[in-house]
Amino acid sequence: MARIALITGATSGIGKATAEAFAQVDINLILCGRRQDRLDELARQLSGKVRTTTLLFDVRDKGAVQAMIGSLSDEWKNIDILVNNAGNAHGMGPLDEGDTDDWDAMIDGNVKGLLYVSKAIIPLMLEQGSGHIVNISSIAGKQTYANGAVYCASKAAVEVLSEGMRLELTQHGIKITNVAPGAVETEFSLVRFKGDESRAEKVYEGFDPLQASDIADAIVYAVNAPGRVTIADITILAGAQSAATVIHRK
Ligand code: NDP
Ligand code: 8X3
Repeated sequence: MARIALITGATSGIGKATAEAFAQVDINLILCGRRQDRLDELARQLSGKVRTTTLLFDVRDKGAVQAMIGSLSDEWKNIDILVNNAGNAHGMGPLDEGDTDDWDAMIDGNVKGLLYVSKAIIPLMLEQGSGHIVNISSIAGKQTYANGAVYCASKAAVEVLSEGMRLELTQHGIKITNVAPGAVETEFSLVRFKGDESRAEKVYEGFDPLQASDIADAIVYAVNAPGRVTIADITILAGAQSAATVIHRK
């Protein structure tokens, strides 16, 4: 029987590319995000290949997370794969000048949001005695950089949560894969710089950045590995990147 995946942050970037890649390998999709028009468009685009449904919620809103995942009909409840992808950086600057609303958005979204969604889905996987959770961390969770400490801390938390989940859930047949991408050209920098296009474009200037589909390919590899294999951690850097802040630009 075809598997079912729930993907958070499916409206853009890595989440959207993962949905497209999963559709190619016949995985049915629960597409989640905060922009219904984009969810509808993606569902329409993929519906010729696989079954799709959409859920509109903000991962920071624990009531909404529980209510929306709880509202899934029986045909969608047997979730085989959860991709905890929703997240963003908000702002970039020194801690003493930091905007506390930006900090809340990053900690609440990237960390607590991932926890709320996981808490809603782990019981369903435990009941099945199987499942696969893919957490999208970042190279920023492994290497801290100046002016990004809160985002880095939120992604370091994802790294630790992946470890904790693996320790708790492996015995129940649930695999955990932690994916740490480097510089991927998505809407990430546009969000980080609050819509400033020229600042966002500069992030990807002078080198060939990762594309969202590169990350999606690795996620497909992880979820398609045989039962005897757990892909625990994947770090993917751009070809011109040797560390979080070291990119060789032309
Ligand atoms: P995008 O900005 O393109 O996509 C972010 C996605 O997350 C959108 O679909 C957005 O959907 C969703 N999202 C953000 N906040 C919330 C929220 N509070 N509730 C629900 N959904 C939310 O960026 P990316 O695709 O690059 O980012 C995806 C993940 O990859 C993030 O966790 C990011 O930290 C991580 N990452 C990105 C890297 C990069 O260089 N781009 C590198 C390493 C990791 P909507 O607005 O519709 O809710
Ligand atoms: C996004 C990658 O290095 O800009 O997580 O923080 S980085």
